[in-house]
Parts: sequence; C-alpha cells; structure tokens
Amino acid sequence: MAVQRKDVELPDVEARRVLLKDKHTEFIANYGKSNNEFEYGVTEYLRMSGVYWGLTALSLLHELDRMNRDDVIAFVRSCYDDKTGSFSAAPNHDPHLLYTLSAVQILVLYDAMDECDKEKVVEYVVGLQQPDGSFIGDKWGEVDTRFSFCALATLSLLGKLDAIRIEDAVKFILSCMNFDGGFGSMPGSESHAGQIYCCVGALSIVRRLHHVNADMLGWWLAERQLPSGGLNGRPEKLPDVCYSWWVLSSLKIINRLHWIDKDKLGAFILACQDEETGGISDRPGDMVDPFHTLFGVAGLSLLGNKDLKPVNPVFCMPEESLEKLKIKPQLLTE
Ligand code: GRG
Repeated sequence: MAVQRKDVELPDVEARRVLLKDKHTEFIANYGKSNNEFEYGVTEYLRMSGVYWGLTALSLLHELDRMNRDDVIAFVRSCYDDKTGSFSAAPNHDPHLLYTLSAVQILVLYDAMDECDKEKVVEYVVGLQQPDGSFIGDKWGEVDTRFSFCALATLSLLGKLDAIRIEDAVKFILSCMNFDGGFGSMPGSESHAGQIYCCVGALSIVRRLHHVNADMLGWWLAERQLPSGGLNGRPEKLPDVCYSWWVLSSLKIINRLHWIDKDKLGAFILACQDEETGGISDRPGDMVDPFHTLFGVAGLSLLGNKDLKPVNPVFCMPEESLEKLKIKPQLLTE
C-alpha cells in the first residue's frame, strides 16, 4: 500500500503563479505602521528579528529605500545596552544573542556598524560560550545549536571569529549530529531542518564542512519535499514556506540543491502569496506575515529568480552586503 504523506493542495489562482513584487513591498513597508494592530502588539518580544526579516525581504526585492534608514537605526540603538554590548528585541526587554545577531545584520545591511561598540558586542558573545563549546542564548542559560549559529554568524560579521574557542564550538555542533546525517538542537535531539541550517551554516562560517556527510544529509533534506512541491521540516509534518529557506539553503551549502524539484518548490511558494494584501504565508490560504514573506522571497532567490537580488545561503542576507565585508563562508563543491 502506498504511504500517504501529510500535504496540502495548491489553489488554481492565476495571480499566484507570478511573484507579486509590488504587493510584497507594500505589505512589508506598511507592516506595523498602524501599530495598534493585535499581531504587531503581541510580536514585540521578537521585534528586532521582525525588523531584520522585513528589511532583508525589501532589500532582496530591490526596495530597501522604502524604509527610513535613520528611524531604523534609532530603533536598533534604542535596543542596545552599551554596558554589556548586547541587544534586546525591543526597548526595555532583556538582551539575547538572537536579537544581537538580528541587530548586527540590520547594521550591516545599512553599512552602519559604527553605531555600536564592536569590541563590546564581541565581548558579549564570547561571554556566552560554555566549557563544552556550546553557547547559551542569554543569562538564563538555555543551550541550543541555534545559539552556536548566532554566535559564529555575529562574530563573523564583526570580523572577530578568532575571539572564541572555535574547535570547541565545532566539537559541540558535531556532538548534535545524528545517525541520519542531520542535526538537532542538543546532543541526542531529533534532526530538524531549522537546526540543520544552523549547524551546517555554523560549520560553513568556520570552514569545517568536511565533517558533514553531504550525501546522507542531502538525501534526508531532499526527502523533505512533498507531492505539492512544498518542504517540511522533518518527517510526517506539513509543508511550510519557511523550510524553503532552512532546507534549501542547507542543500545549497552542501551543493545538493539539484536533488529537489525546483519548479515544484517555486510553484508552492508562489501559491502561498496573498494576491490582495501581499505577503507570503506558511501554506496556501493562510494568514501572511513578515517571517514567511522573507523566507519565501529568499527561497525564490536561491532558486534563481531574476527579479530578486542573490541571497547568501549562510547569512540570509543579500550577497552584496557580505561581499562588501569580504565575508565568504565555505560552500561545498562536487
Ligand atoms: C539569520 C535566518 C537567520 C536565522 C538565525 C534562530 C536561527 C538563526 C534559526 C532558526 C532555525 C529554526 C529552528 C527554524 C525552525 C522554525 C520553525 C518553523 C519551528 C517550528 O518547529 P515545529 O516543530 O514545526 O513546531 P514543524 O514544522 O516541525 O511542525
């Protein structure tokens, strides 16, 4: 008997077969303008990352100028604690490594790194490394491979990778590698595409991709594609546009992007656009948001969409921003 996999049907809507560039630009540029909206209010705890998602999407759409640079930088500065060199998601929130990476990414997008004390930010990140090489996300002590990625990506953008114990960081990441070639959030945790992106991305930043079994991992990642063309994050789960980033970028880094059906994935992402409001959702017909809009747009860029700027598969930022800093993470070649 054929195995029935959880999946969705794609709607037959003409407008959802082309990238609705102008609609997405309007959606992102106007998001949060009327900031008494419910969704805006309840997402304050992740605002800094939300701003990074929106600005990166706009930049990939060649529309970064739609936002006021000074206002954005003033917001980032209002979340900066100059005593500790850390950033929070919003003013008066606790600092966290996740939002420190998002803040640094925003400053890099705007070529504005001088707005913070780089040495202090490096000190903050260095202070989060644990004796086993892992990283905690903040003073409360949670360990996760997401934080290994955030630490290495932040230090790489600051040109200070050598400030931490790289070999220990690599050792911890490799201790989270599973029998299926994938990675989880901690040693022994199930493989998940989001964590795989973090681990493969982190290994790429420190040029240690030779530790990855590219064929086995590539097979696991390619298995994430469902008959609808969409990708899920682990077996038996529904497809979600965000995995067009976490899975696809990992495949790109290990040089196995051609192991999935690119046309079908492109059609799935386009089917998740809202042709009235603009924006992209997790699955066709669902509510759109900046997170899925960025990862849909970035996925289409990785698939080679010529209307978009090329995206870097490790940093999820326009290639041009990294070229300016001469940052070149490792990508496997055949
Ligand atoms: C610079 C792009 C960038 C990221 C920073 C924080 C981080 C580094 C990466 C996060 C990677 C990650 C864990 C992504 C997964 C997000 C997600 C949709 C989790 C949901 O997981 P489940 O188990 O959903 O609730 P499924 O899809 O498995 O049902």
